[in-house]
Amino acid sequence: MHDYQREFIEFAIAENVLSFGEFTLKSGRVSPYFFNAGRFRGGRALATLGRCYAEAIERSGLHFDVLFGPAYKGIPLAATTCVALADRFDRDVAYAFNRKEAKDHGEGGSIVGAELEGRVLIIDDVITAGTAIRESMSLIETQGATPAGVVVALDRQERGSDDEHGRSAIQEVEAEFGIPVIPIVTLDGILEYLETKTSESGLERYAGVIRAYR
Ligand code: OMP
Repeated sequence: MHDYQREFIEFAIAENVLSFGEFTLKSGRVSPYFFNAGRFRGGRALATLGRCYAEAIERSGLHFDVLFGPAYKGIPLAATTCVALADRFDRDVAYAFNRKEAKDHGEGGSIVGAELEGRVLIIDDVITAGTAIRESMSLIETQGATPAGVVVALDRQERGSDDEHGRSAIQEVEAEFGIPVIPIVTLDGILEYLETKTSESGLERYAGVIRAYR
């Protein structure tokens, strides 16, 4: 595990973004943990978040022209990541986001920011079943651009819809669209982290339930 990944997990736990308990997911599954990116609220938290996304993007070596943050949660993620790419990696990348409802006055349209052209990297918080990501793919294609990849904070490594191939939902997205999905951390990474914790931290007890869920 890289330092930024460990730092990201520690920071997500400290900010209550990553929490343990019993949570019903969008898919209906009941999970012993939940990742709520909406809880990154302060300026420092957003700055750290952007830096972690930027680091994951840089390490992936992926080439892209525009960063696309789907409404609503993807919008601040795209903004803070662009700032971090400029500050940390000297890369001036443009970003765009969509409105959920197209505007029929003023500048009009549903895309705000950069034109969706060339290779587009989608930024999102979590992929569980891949429903939200499929919507972004079709939006990018409708604009005549090409999806280059997806960067997410967490790969939950959830089982995909097609059990026969034994693939995760993210592997299904990668195969269906022929693009990589780059996570800052995976569930395996979180498990690895929890397993290094001592009983004083109170965290190591979650490793067993999460492993069983995995
Ligand atoms: P899919 O559209 O099924 O891939 O689910 C992604 C969405 O699930 C996210 O955008 C969240 O709304 C929600 N989610 C989380 O934010 N964190 C989690 O740990 C799990 C989920 C989820 O419901 O699966």
